[in-house]
Amino acid sequence: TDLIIATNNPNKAREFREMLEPHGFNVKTLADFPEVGSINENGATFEQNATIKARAVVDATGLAALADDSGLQVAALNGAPGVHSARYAGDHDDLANNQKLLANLVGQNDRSAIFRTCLVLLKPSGAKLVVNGDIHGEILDAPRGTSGFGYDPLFYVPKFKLTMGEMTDEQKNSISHRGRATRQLLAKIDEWWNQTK
Ligand code: ITT
Repeated sequence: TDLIIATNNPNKAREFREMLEPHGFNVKTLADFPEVGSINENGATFEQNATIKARAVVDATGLAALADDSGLQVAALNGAPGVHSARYAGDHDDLANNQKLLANLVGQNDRSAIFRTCLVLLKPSGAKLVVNGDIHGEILDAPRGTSGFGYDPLFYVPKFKLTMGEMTDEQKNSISHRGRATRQLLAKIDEWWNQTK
């Protein structure tokens, strides 16, 4: 089954392929649907932004679509960067985002943070399935590791004694916000698909 994911982020797409293809889904992304054009993610919550992205694909293609909106919420920064995680430092530049995060946390003892993902699956009928996932961690004061993307090299998971940037994709997917949300989705998708228009 083809599953369109309303994302331009190749790292998210890779993680979804790793998690969904073993379950028989063939992942497509916005790269396969240029007619969707640019999407104005101006919502105030992860769910609103995921819905905006899924809606843009549904409207342009007439097909069901899944969207992932995710981000990092840092306690000492009152939940920032939150929905602004991708463009925290202006452009979508992971390195600049990480530098800004470190600068804003200089001298902070409370390093606790949460990665969150909201997944929205939307049908042309308007039927909508929403699942969420999160993981607690700590923001280090220097990056470690080169795997993953975004804030992964700064996000330390005490249980593994590794940052997400030091994990294999398999390890990351087994505990990450996106992994948890995806397993929720897999648990619900068949029944929801069959019971909605
Ligand atoms: P799409 O909207 O096209 O899917 P995006 O990267 O703009 O791609 P978001 O708006 O959801 O996606 O922004 C999420 C940002 O949060 C992302 O760019 C990273 O900076 C960060 N982020 C999300 N998930 C992450 C993860 O698993 N590891 C590290 N950083 C992550």
